[in-house]
Formats: sequence, structure tokens, C-alpha cells
Amino acid sequence: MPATIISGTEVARTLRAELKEKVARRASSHNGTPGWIPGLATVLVGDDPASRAYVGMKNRAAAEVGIHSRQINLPADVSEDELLGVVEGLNADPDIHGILVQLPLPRHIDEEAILEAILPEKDVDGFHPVNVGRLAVGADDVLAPCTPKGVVDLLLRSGHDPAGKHVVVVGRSNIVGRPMASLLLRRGRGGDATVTVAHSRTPDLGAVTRLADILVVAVGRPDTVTADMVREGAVVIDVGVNRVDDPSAPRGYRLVGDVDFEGVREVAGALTPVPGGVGPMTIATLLANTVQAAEAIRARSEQEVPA
Ligand code: L34
Repeated sequence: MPATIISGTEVARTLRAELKEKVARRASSHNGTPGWIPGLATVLVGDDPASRAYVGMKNRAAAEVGIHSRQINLPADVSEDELLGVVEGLNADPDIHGILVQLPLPRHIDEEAILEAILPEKDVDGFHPVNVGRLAVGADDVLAPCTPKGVVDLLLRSGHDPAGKHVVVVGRSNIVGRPMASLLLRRGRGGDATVTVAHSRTPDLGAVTRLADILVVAVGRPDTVTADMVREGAVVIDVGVNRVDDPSAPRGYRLVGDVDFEGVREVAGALTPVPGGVGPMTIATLLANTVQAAEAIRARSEQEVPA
């Protein structure tokens, strides 16, 4: 029996609808307390078409759920100091609760320096070392990276709780693989998994991936996982979004994941497609993180003793 297809598009729609309700509740005033609106700023440097498309999708999704959003476009040759200045301005802006600098950045800019300049409480990507560290020690109220957090949510909402399962993560990037492992290792909801992390230097990758109850593939290379590498009935989450040339496609390319979809669907129990799998969850989770950041910032400011 071929695999059930897990629709990230549908689960993301549900998540956005929930967020839209929550944002609307926060926006209306209660007993004289004025309402408020979460604010997200996205920063796009240069004109990479994929990055531009993703940032545009993020801002549209924010507007759709009632989050105030601002997109800042900077030229590819912007200096590191100028970019740092933009981040500082957003850090100081009380209407902005979430800051996202789309990656990758041009090579002349020190990515680490930029990510470290973002206030940790506004770091809706969860890439600041403070948030990376808090996630690594198992904190449960931390801002966690959108893609792996979206994967956990997708698993839970599609009936594949990772608790007690052996999850094999293929890939060790800072954006997906490493935080994916940290999230799955946490105690409690969405965690409690047994986690193995494999990567490009793992010999006999198939021997490791065949151990997985749940297999998460985040490598960035098509056909990294083929049918022979998947245990019968396993749940396969394909995080890859690769553009491959296809002259017959309208845009001259098509999107494929890291998993050989047609082959793996014959052995897996459930499988995410590309597009329409993890991608939409990444964007919906960014909105959830923006609301989370805004609530934490407001809760902290209410605790402050007035001077
Ligand atoms: N700072 N940089 C920062 N944060 C991120 O979380 C990202 N990422 C990755 C690249 N750089 C980043 C994203 O947003 C990848 N990424 C991302 C987000 C959404 C989608 C893909 C990658 C997505 O929605 N993909 C659609 C297809 C879109 C299309 O047609 O091109 C999908 O259905 O998979």
C-alpha cells in the first residue's frame, strides 16, 4: 500500500487560522486595556530569486493572520555596518517583536555577527546563540528555529507523535539538523524521541536510515534517500527544497525534495511532498514565533516596575 501523503499545506492552513483568531483576540481591547498587534520585520539582502520569493511569502502570510509586517530590502553590496544599523533600529522599535534576516547573506557579510546583533527576544528564527543554547539545554519556552519546529508540529498534528520513536535526522545544519535533534530530545510534548543524527560523512547511510521509525531528511541534495534506505511503514519527512532544471516546466525548473518521492512512497507509511510539505509549515511557524515573541516581550514589560 503506498504511503499516506502528509499535507503541510493543509496543516499550515489550520495553524494560520488558529493564529489569526489569537491575533484578533489580542487586538481587541478588554476592560479598558487596549489591544495590541504583533509586528514582524523581514530583511532581504540582494536579489536571489528564491530568497525574494520566501520573504514575500512570509510577509503575505503575516498580513493574512493580522500580524503587522515590514519588509526591508537592501542591495547586495550593502556594508556589514549598514546592515547592523538596520538591525539596531529594529531592535529599538517597540512596534516590532520579531526580526528575520533571510539567509544566505552575501559573502562579504559576517553572518554570525548579524545574527548575534538581533535581540534574543526578537529572534523569531531562533538563530541567536542565546536561543541556540537555551534550546540545547532543553528549555521549553525558547524561540526555536521555524523549520524543525514546524516539522515537530506537522508530526504531532498528523498523528505521528515522536515520543518513544527512533527518529533519524539526516543533516547537521544549524538551520535544521541540529535544532531538529534538540527539539526531539526535549522532555514532554513533541519530544521524548530517541534521536540519531547522520550526515554526509556517515558511512553506509542506508544502514542508519533503515533503523528509523521517523526519518527526517535535510541535506539539500535530490535523491539522498531512496526506497532501499527506508524501513517498511516508516514516516518520512522531506525537508529539502531543490530547484532542478526542467525545460518543460513553466518556470524552467521544478522543485524536488531530498527524497526520491516516487520510490519511497511505495515503502513508507507516510511521506511529505515537495512542494506542499515542510515549506508551508516553516512559514506558519514563523508567524507562531512572532506571536510568541510579542507575548513574551509584553509580559516582561508589564512586570517592569515603573520608575
Ligand atoms: N533567516 N533564512 C532565514 N530563516 C529561514 O527560515 C530560512 N529558510 C530557508 C532559507 N533561508 C532562511 C526558509 O524560510 C528555507 N526556507 C523556506 C521557506 C519556505 C519554503 C521553502 C524554504 C516554502 O514555502 N516552499 C514551498 C515552495 C515555494 C516555491 O514554490 O518556491 C513548498 O511548498 O515547499
